Amino acid sequence: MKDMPVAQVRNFALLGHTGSGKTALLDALLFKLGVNDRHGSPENGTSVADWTEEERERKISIWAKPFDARFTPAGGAAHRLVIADTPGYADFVGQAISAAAVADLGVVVIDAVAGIQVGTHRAWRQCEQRKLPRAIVITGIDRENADFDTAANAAIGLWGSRCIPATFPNAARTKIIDVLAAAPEAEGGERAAELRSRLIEAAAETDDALVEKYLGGEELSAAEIAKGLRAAVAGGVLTPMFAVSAKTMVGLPELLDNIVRLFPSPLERAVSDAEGKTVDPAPTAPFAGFVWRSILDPFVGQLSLVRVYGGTLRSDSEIFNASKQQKERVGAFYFLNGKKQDPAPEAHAGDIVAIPKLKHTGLNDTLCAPGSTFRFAPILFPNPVMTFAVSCKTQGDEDKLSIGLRRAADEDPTLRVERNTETHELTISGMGDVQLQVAVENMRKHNKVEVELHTPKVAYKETITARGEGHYKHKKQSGGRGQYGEVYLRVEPRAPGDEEWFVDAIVGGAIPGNFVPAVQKGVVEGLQRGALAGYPVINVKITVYDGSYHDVDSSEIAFKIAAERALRDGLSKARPVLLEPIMKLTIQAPDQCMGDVTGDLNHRRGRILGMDSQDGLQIIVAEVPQAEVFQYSSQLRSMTGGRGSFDLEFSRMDTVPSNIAQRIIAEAQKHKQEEEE
Ligand SMILES: Nc1nc2c(ncn2[C@@H]2O[C@H](COP(=O)(O)OP(=O)(O)O)[C@@H](O)[C@H]2O)c(=O)[nH]1
Ligand SMILES: [Mg+2]
Repeated sequence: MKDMPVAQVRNFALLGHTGSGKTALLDALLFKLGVNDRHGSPENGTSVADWTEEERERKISIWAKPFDARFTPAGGAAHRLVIADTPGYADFVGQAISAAAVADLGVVVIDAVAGIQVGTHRAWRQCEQRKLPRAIVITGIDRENADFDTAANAAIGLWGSRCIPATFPNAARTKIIDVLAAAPEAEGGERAAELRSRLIEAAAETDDALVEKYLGGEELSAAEIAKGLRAAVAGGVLTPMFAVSAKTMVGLPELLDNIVRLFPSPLERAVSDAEGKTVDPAPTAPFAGFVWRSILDPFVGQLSLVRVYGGTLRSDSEIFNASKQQKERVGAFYFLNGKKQDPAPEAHAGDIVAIPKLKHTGLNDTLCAPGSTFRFAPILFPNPVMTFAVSCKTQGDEDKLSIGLRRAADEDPTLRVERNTETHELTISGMGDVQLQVAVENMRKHNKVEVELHTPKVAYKETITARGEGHYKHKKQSGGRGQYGEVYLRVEPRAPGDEEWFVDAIVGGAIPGNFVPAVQKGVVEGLQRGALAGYPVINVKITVYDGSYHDVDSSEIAFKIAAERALRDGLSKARPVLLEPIMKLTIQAPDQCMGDVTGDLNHRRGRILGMDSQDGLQIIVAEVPQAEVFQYSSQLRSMTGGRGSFDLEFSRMDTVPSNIAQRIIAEAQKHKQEEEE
């Protein structure tokens, strides 16, 4: 594997709807290419790609995984194929995003029976956002109701005439016609000839000199066509489509020939760093790599999956982590093929290698030659949409729990683990319940800790809606040294943008200056304790304007108590209300489900802000209280048969309607009483 020229490397990721046949296609390719000596399948647990326990149990892909194979086309040179398989399931979208971020091309896989599905749209959008060149594989053409043309035409309808079949099945679906093969007309007739001329036209259009030649009726040379085709694909003006069956393997040889023919090599697709400077992909250039996944292997420990963009990575060498500004020592590193690790002496642009035991390196870090300083832009992940509070079943397992959670979040960038400083709960957030279940299961397996998930507490707040006067005289003067302090204050709603929340308006030393900090402290603590249900009070302004003191008995503690009680008095007169976090929800759902989705939003106290349509899906933007959407992900999925998805972000705090507020206040009081008893 050592001296594969970069021009002979093809790096691509398989993307698409869950169950469309990505992993089966990969298994078929690995078998065909001799990486695996039998034809594995995700269906019966023999897949080389879906090899983790959690994937085999569920029969779905969960992690993005790189593979490394060789292919030599008839009469051509050996090529290296670097292939990443990705999950299509919405919960694991972070993995697909990561793999797409480091691929040179996205292969969007479409099921020839089901056609274009939500996950197909999502995959397309991911490529679009990253300006990633694309190809389309329509797979499963062996199935009874498979229809290549319908699926291909749907793609053309959505994404335009840049989608051109480069292979297609004969009427009986027993044979695949390769439009760019030596004499496709013999098998494919006029259709093949027509598609071929369209492909060549697209190739010619990438270069002025070629267009001229082509329009002048001159034949383009094979080399000119090949170069033009790859430039067209790399530039996104050509999206070749292919027909295959992973089961019968029909179409695989034609697909492989065309991967070499049509997919750009790392030299043919410019990649830039965060500042827009192009990275030199040559093996002689300074080393440039990017960490797109970080794995905790139970045997090897920390593994950083690195996509090489330029230069040469050598084993037993020193590199520089430009993101962390730290030197790193690289010992051995590996090409991965599922769980198999093959030692790699060197790696070049296009390669993906696993480097064990880097000390300072994590996801999104740029690795480069010592002395280089550039960085790649980090991969951006969506906000989590589902949150649970976590605790361990067995007391005393708290340390194991936090280690397990940290490990889960390190491996999966769409998992977030937080300690909520307001509700004091440990929470885990992610993209959906399957993802969170997998994390919990792995904690049980690897960290031996049983975890419980509950609906988290809402971080309510309180505020006031009117002015209020507060007064308290704290006086204890029986025997010994007494306590004395009196405070008058005013509370009022604080306007947005007004920074001043505490005003000292005391005149004539009614409260001596040295006690004012104690007064302020009492106010701060009082605000934390709330006025209604014990939640922190926000957006208030407090003006302390009068009071009295005693020469001997006044003390800081006395003024602190007086201030806190005066505040409570003032707040209670200022019509306090409860506030709750309101989330902005952007939902995508198919037309037929709109009635159910909007009806359900009403039940959740949601307010629809707008609707739109995109790629044949309806988009609803709504505001919904956080208390109503902790588990929205599974509920939307069941309402839409898995076809809906959504984004969630914090929008603002808003008043809780009084009937619901009363319930929350009553619960808080009950809780307080219980604590006092
Ligand atoms: N008959 C047939 N079944 C297929 C083909 N490709 C995938 N499948 C089946 O479809 C199911 C989902 O495939 P899988 O590769 O796991 O989908 P993925 O989620 O896109 O990776 C599995 O049961 C496969 O065996 C194919 O070409 N022909
Ligand atoms: Mg899969």
